[in-house]
Amino acid sequence: MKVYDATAIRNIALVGHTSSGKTQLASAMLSVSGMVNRFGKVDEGTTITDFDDEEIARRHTLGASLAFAEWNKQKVNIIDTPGIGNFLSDARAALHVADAAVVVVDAVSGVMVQTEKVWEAANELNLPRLVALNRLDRERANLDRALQSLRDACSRAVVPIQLPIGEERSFRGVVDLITRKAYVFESNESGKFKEDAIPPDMTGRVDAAREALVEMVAEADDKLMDRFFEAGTLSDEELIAGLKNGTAAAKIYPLVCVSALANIGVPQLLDAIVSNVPSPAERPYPGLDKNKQPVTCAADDKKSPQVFVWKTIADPFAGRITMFRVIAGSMKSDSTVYNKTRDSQERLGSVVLLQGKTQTTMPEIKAGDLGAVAKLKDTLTNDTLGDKASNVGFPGITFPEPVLSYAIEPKSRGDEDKISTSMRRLEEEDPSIKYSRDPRRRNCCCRAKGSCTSR
Ligand SMILES: Nc1nc2c(ncn2[C@@H]2O[C@H](COP(=O)(O)OP(=O)(O)OP(=O)(O)O)[C@@H](O)[C@H]2O)c(=O)[nH]1
Ligand SMILES: [Mg+2]
Repeated sequence: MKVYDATAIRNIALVGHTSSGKTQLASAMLSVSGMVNRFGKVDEGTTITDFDDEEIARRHTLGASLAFAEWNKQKVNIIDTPGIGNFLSDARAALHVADAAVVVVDAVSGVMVQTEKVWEAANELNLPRLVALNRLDRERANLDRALQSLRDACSRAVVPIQLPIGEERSFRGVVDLITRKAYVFESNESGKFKEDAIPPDMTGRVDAAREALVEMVAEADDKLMDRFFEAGTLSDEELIAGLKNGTAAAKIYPLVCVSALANIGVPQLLDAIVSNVPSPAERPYPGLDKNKQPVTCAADDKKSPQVFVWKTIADPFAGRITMFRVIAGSMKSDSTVYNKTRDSQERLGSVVLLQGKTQTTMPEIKAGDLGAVAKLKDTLTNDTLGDKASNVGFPGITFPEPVLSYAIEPKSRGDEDKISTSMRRLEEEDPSIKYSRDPRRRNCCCRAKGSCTSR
């Protein structure tokens, strides 16, 4: 596996309401890019990113997981996140280390509660966004209705860069509004397509949608607005560059049309990501100097390391797995790194890339990339690793405060330590869980024997 430079990386988080099809979409992206031989399905428990037994049994993502697709010589890092409200803290964590969100929206139901929540979380980070309008093959799927709900609830700058060909069950491809090319897919879930003429009954709608796109792009940039008034339109080059800049500045949110299950439109989604999402080299990571003033940190792999830990997994076999983004410098296997948050030195074993649960050991992981390392002794989520001398810090992920509390009582005193160890692990994995011991309840575990005198 190649060590990628920041210029050839795109980091995206798939976020959205539960069952909008994020995991199925990740699976289709891995399939069309040739990263897997078999097109995994959520309903068959065979996707790369839902690998946990509970996730497979429940058919829901319960924790963020990482995968990558190589596409046009670029490495697209994909973080699949949970859409269920209780686990949304992992979506927030993923947005923190992504350079763009791909907001997945069900074309039947449109914007839902968690869509608005992830949109708001992306707003807080001023994060670029693409919208993947998914499940267009379903009955009552409708672009116009879903788009209206996005414009009402999220932003009026959500703008289609494609139109769907065919509706509901006959959804079979997309028209690219920039190139005016039609792509029609085979109906066998292979993700294979051929270029075709725009269906004659669509030309009027394509013209109108292209004009709306041109206007939206012009609106996002004063110079382009002047050009637009002069010429009455934008050239293809201006449109392409303006769309990229407007997306990177989070002023325009391009919408693409897909069916993750029928594997339609996914290569064009990957194209849109590679073309419009800024690489880490183009999007310096936001940090804070010693006076807590905003600064940015360039993804320069020649500099000393700056690494942010966004997630910790307590794996029953591998132990603690620390997932990180290399902001500057690089993380090298079999080296040591300083934990600035905890003032301790960490020894690194193998640094790995993750394709779901499959690990690939790398000699190093460079600035801009996402990776993981097992068995660090002190490091937890939100820690910064790297250069002791640097005054730059990175704002932590804000996790929601707990809203429910439960008491746990061990059946026997011998279980106390086991419960405590397991709860600490859960707390490490999900910082929105808080565990504490109530001192008034000490020694009460003998209640089962009826001999308690301590309360
Ligand atoms: N018809 C149709 N079904 C789809 C499509 N995409 C996903 N599904 C189905 O929708 C259900 C949910 O898909 P998931 O990919 O698990 O959705 P998710 O957004 O990851 O859900 P959470 O993990 O709970 O947030 C599954 O039964 C999928 O097979 C699609 O394009 N068309
Ligand atoms: Mg999922």
